Amino acid sequence: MGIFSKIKKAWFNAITWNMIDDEFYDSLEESLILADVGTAVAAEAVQELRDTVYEKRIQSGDEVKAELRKILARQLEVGDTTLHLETRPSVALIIGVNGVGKTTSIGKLGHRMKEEGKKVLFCAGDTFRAAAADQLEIWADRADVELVRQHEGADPGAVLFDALQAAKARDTDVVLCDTAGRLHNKQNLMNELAKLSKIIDREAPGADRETLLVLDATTGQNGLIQAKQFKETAGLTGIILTKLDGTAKGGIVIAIARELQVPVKFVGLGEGIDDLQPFNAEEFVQALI
Ligand SMILES: Nc1nc2c(ncn2[C@@H]2O[C@H](COP(=O)(O)OP(=O)(O)O)[C@@H](O)[C@H]2O)c(=O)[nH]1
Ligand SMILES: [Mg+2]
Repeated sequence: MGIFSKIKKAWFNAITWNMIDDEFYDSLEESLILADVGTAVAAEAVQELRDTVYEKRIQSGDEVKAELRKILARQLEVGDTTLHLETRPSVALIIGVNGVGKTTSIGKLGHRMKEEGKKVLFCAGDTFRAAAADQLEIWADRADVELVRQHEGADPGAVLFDALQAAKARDTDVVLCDTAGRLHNKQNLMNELAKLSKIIDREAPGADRETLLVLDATTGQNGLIQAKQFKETAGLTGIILTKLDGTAKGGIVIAIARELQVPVKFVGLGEGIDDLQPFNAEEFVQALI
């Protein structure tokens, strides 16, 4: 069982792979759309598959599947899927709307990095509600990493400033910074992220940085609209796609790569501390088809 075994695979169940005719291609396109790859990708992938099957005179269902996997995997090649956080300290801003799994993903990511031998510090940049910092504190305890927080309503920039000072003083490898998801409009969001960015420029010049957008896979194509707005304002370096365990629509991964041209770097596959996995395109399409 691979790491994607938790993804529900309702799609493609209805397809028989041994009759490669028009009906087959139609139901394949339909299944791809149901899986949330988006209509454009579905149409293109099926057309490409038709051409390949014709050119290579492919007849067996297994070969057809293999070609489809290759076609979909190519859609996912939009950049490096690894994190670049080599400087000490380095900083990752975790952004996204409420409830998508930012705080949980920071907990899981901190745990992973700690296991890799890194010294990690969480920055409670979501100061909107006291509960947000409390939740991050629970994750900090679980992952056994440090936490910098302030009072409810504090300026997130001030919390990040503190976190960076602490990181420099304590020789921390990575600062993972939580942010609020409840920013009422785009302008607010832009201002806030720009401010955080400026603080990093000033307090940790030359530090490696990641800006990771957390997206909930179950929100499907709606999430994609959100993601485009974040991309415009925040300059994303990667995506963390959560709740893939709860959806039959794993194809959203392909839609994201295609529409945003930003790599999915991690996927969330549950609520436990170990339920965050690095994304691997080949394994992913293997699991889906
Ligand atoms: N099933 C599942 N639930 C998740 C995953 N990631 C987060 N959650 C849940 O989603 C809810 C919101 O998560 P939270 O981290 O508080 O979201 P935030 O508002 O973006 O910080 C919580 O109940 C989490 O346990 C995931 O990968 N799979
Ligand atoms: Mg949160």
